[in-house]
Amino acid sequence: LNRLTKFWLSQHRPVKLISMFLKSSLQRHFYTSAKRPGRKAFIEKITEMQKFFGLNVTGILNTETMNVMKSPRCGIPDVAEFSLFPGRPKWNKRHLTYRILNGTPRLKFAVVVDIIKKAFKVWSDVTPLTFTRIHCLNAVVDIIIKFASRAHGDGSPFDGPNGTLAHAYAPGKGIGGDAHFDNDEQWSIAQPGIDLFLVAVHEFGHSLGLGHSADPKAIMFPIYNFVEPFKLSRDDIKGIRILYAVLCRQIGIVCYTKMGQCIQKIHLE
Ligand SMILES: [Ca+2]
Ligand SMILES: [Ca+2]
Ligand SMILES: [Zn+2]
Ligand SMILES: [Zn+2]
Repeated sequence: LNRLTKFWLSQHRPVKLISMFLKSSLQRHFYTSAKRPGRKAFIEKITEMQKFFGLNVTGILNTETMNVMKSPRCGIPDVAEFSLFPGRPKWNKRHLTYRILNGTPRLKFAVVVDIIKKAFKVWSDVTPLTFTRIHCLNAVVDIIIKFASRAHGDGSPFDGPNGTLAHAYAPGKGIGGDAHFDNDEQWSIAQPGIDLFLVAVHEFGHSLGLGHSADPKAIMFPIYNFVEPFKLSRDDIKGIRILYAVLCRQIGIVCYTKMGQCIQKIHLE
């Protein structure tokens, strides 16, 4: 570790964040081959992160890198470009259901309901999927949405204000597809605070099978960035359509359908 790194580590609270970040990332990316997270793995990880976030690639934990690490973000480890989860889990049905278990103190529940609906619409507009909210508590739904603080029963506790904003699970049974939002955040509509709509669009991307993207314009980029008006990036659309495209019969044409209607034809090169 260089002097600046040591200084940071001794002076600043994000030590925990770094070690958590390194632990989760190293386990997924390096731990399988390297037995212990030595200095080399640390430098590699920093280098990978700097590349991912388009920073100066130095392999040294400098202030620029530290600032990125401290930015409000999603709690799922990073990978390059738009990505899918290992094994490419996806929903093998068109009509998905969801339940909103609770709200958050800073927004009226009706507003939360509306925001969640809008966030799902972003994805149903570009896929054959539909999303229906189910009120009945006895019914099994695909995607459970809840706000929670700190430990909330899934082994991935939230970290209080800032840091991790939310996380969501890839498609599957049980907790699969579920989206959790950190209830210690200042959830809001637009600014100031953290825009619930943008974070929900990102988390539902995970719920549908998208991992993180290295494209800063993508909603699947792991760091929260307020934008208005919002539009899915080409990268997001490319990713989701790999999972949920519907092929037409015509040779050389991919047709994306919604409710049986062709909504867009792409001519393959
Ligand atoms: Ca947090
Ligand atoms: Ca579920
Ligand atoms: Zn994420
Ligand atoms: Zn959770």
